[in-house]
Amino acid sequence: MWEMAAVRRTLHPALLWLSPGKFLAVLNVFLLTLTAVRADVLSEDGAFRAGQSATSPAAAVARDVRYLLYDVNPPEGFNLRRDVYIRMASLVKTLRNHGDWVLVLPPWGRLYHWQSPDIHQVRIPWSEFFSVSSLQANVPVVEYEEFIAGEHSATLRDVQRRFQLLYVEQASASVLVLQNYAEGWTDGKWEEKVDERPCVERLMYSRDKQGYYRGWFWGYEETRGLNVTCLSAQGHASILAPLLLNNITSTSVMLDRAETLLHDHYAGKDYWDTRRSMVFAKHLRIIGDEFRAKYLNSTDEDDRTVYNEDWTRLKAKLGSAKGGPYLGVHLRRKDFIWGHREDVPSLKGAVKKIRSLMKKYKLERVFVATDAVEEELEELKRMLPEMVRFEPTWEDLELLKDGGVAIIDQWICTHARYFIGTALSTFSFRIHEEREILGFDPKTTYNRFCGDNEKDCEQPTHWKIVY
Ligand SMILES: Nc1nc2c(ncn2[C@@H]2O[C@H](COP(=O)(O)OP(=O)(O)O)[C@@H](O)[C@H]2O)c(=O)[nH]1
Ligand SMILES: *[C@@H]1O[C@H](CO)[C@@H](O)[C@H](O)[C@H]1NC(C)=O
Ligand SMILES: *[C@@H]1O[C@H](CO)[C@@H](O)[C@H](O)[C@H]1NC(C)=O
Ligand SMILES: *[C@@H]1O[C@H](CO)[C@@H](O)[C@H](O)[C@H]1NC(C)=O
Ligand SMILES: [Mg+2]
Repeated sequence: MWEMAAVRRTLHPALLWLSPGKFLAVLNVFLLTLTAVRADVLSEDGAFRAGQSATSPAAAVARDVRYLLYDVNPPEGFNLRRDVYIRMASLVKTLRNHGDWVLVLPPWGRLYHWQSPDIHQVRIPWSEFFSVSSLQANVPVVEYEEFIAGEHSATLRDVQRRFQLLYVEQASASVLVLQNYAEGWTDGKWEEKVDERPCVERLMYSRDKQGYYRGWFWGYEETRGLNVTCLSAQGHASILAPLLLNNITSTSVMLDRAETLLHDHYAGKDYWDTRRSMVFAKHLRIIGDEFRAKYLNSTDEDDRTVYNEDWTRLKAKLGSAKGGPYLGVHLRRKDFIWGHREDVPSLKGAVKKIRSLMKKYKLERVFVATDAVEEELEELKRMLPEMVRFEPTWEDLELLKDGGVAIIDQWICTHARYFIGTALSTFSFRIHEEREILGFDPKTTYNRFCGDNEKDCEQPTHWKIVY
């Protein structure tokens, strides 16, 4: 145990993030990563001579690795969160011009829309929804569980090899809560700025008896923050870089309310690199593909939508994809109709549009993705009996979760010959991007329903990929 004590001293700040129970696990990361990188300070069985950690060059280098964590305003949905990931990846790329920074993937959970009963939807790793190795080909990322425990050390070593990183210590964390300026834009003039300011809203973190901050850390009760500061920020994501590099000394920094920051360069090359790297998890794509084949007579060969899991090699020519012989529909309801928005159609209006599109494009089948409540679904079925939907059994749902089912719905809409979505829905926007990646003619993608009485029904913008 003397070894542990020694390591405990050198790793001290890490403990603040971790319960005693997790300490051993951290130690594990310590050991495993050193095994991969500095075999010379290790004995045959990989046991680490703790006494050397404070002085060895490996340890010194390792201290330079810093971790960026983030979270988003709780009411925000899955698809806006995917957009915030792009902003954070961009910030990490900027930070990496100055040092080794790694983005920690915030576990999914407690999302307002994920309401399927009796399914535990918290602490969900990104690998359930996305191909993490694809993300890693864009920027170094680690799952939260790996960050705190090093349980998937093989992945860690992979990242390490690719980015020549050392994962030796997880250190103390500062939580920075981002907010707008209380006074708004002064003189109506837009300028980019960041300042430490008193918290505008009630702080969602509180100090415990030991003086550490407790709050929502993705459902990990043992995680605590060392210090919480409110920052008023106005501007693109990378305006935070100087502050993170120069003013904040802790190894790990968490940005809460990260959606406050804007894209560094919306729809630029870096944006698209990150977006393209957000490849859906293979099991979800397979389920979607099987569904297409079985119910929609749709296969990649016939539809000219052959996919390459290596996104860096997927560069489809615009207009090259044909799509399966069906109309893809995303019909967003719930909170989109509760506000009586004038850009969302009635069910009757939507069905009328669907029928006219099927006729125009000579499509006999229609796939409908929707979050409509049961009552509305019944009504929709009465008006459009031939519609095809992806309806998981409870067992499937338990496995895929609401997020997985949403992705399968998006994947199927992505492969349709023609797609129509809902105004201002980020769920629909993500489908646009996915179709753009596959090389669909923009005319078949950037379409939305119009409200029954909407006057200027402006259609979605075409954002071209920058490779
Ligand atoms: N499976 C499925 N879920 C949907 C659909 N439309 C909405 N949802 C759910 O409702 C959430 C909508 O929130 P969000 O992702 O923020 O998209 P937005 O609110 O439409 O911009 C999604 O994340 C899904 O959980 C759909 O067509 N299919
Ligand atoms: C960061 O540090 C610089 C230089 O020390 C200082 O001028 C600036 O006000 C600091 N920024 C914040 C937000 O504290
Ligand atoms: C907490 O953060 C503030 C602002 O960044 C800093 O001034 C203060 O020294 C920090 N406190 C501790 C205990 O680290
Ligand atoms: C399925 O698609 C193929 C190729 O596009 C076509 O030849 C075939 O007739 C279709 N089958 C049905 C049942 O629609
Ligand atoms: Mg939303």
